[in-house]
Amino acid sequence: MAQWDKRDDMVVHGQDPYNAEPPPSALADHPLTEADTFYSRNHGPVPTLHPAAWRLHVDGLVERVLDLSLADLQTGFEQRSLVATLQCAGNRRTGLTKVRDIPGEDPWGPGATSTAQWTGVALADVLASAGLLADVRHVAFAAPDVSQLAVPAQPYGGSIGVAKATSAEVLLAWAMNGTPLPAVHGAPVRVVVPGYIGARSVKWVQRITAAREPSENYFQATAYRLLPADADPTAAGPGDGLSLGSVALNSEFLRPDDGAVVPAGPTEVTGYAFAGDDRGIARVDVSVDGGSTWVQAELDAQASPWAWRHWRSTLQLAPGPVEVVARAWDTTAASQPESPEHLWNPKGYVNNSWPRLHLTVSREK
Ligand SMILES: Nc1nc2c(c(=O)[nH]1)N[C@H]1C(S)=C(S)[C@@H](COP(=O)(O)O)O[C@H]1N2
Ligand SMILES: [Mo]
Repeated sequence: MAQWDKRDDMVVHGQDPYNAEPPPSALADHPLTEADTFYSRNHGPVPTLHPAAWRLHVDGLVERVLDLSLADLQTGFEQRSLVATLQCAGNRRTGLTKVRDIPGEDPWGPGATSTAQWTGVALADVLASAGLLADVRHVAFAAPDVSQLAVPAQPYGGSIGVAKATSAEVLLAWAMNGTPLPAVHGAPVRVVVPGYIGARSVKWVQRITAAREPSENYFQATAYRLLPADADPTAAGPGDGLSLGSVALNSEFLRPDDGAVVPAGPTEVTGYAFAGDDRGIARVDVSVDGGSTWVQAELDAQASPWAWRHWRSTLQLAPGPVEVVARAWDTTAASQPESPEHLWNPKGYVNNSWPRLHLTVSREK
């Protein structure tokens, strides 16, 4: 077993902070991702928090400040489970680094996304118990893991708007796929913000603060913002660029592996598609001629409104090299941009251009 009980074939971008993604094929076939396969994104050392000593403080613009133990959370509120996909804003960054170098950011491939069933309580219920005051606009989360990558070094945090925070889907979760959260995924309790970039799903959450303004934490105010292509990311400060929340429509191939040699005859290609927030996946198209003509892929069931959708298509491929491309459509009829060239940004977020799969079809069956 590799670091943090992950599978041996994880693509490890860094050991401390631990950053790793599964190979694409490991995400195929199963609507839920096992804990040993689930990508992990960290900005500091993984803290060890003892469940019995853990406390959740709820403060800020509330009628009653709360100080909850894990048992308080588990017995005082209705337990809820939902399936949700997490996706890092840096997912598929390698498609952007091919356009132009992105110094200082890890080369995440298409595996910075995974799906689990999360169990916990609705953040909305805890906020209702604290009683939000009328002028609350944002709800902030604070964790104890100190990131030396932040400027200045500081514990991880973030915030979401009050409408999302009081929706039924945002959880304070203590279990993943029916077992207690592993340390690397936020034990004993993490926030799960379905449909938002993974950065908002704050792990090891210890403090929730209702406020008028978004969190001033580095990872909310400065990082995870989409800067204009000509901006200097080392000079960017709080509030520069666009804050990332809802995940952009995206898709990728999962099988066969990029670069694979496949026999002539029918070849099944599979992948995932994901649309953030309350948008669903409506259609996925596949093309073997660079997008001149398309066939519609078959869609697997979507495990929940907050989950990715796997898809598959059987292609008749002629011998020789072929580039297969795909594009997803969401329930608002939006689709993916063709090329990463026009999406390039200095921190390498939101590459949602058409995925491309390179195969060599051999002559023998
Ligand atoms: N406390 C804390 N929460 C965090 C992070 C972190 O570094 N510290 N990383 C965030 C980012 S950018 C992502 S994509 C997700 C990854 O969650 P996972 O490691 O469970 O996959 O956690 C988010 N929550
Ligand atoms: Mo992320």
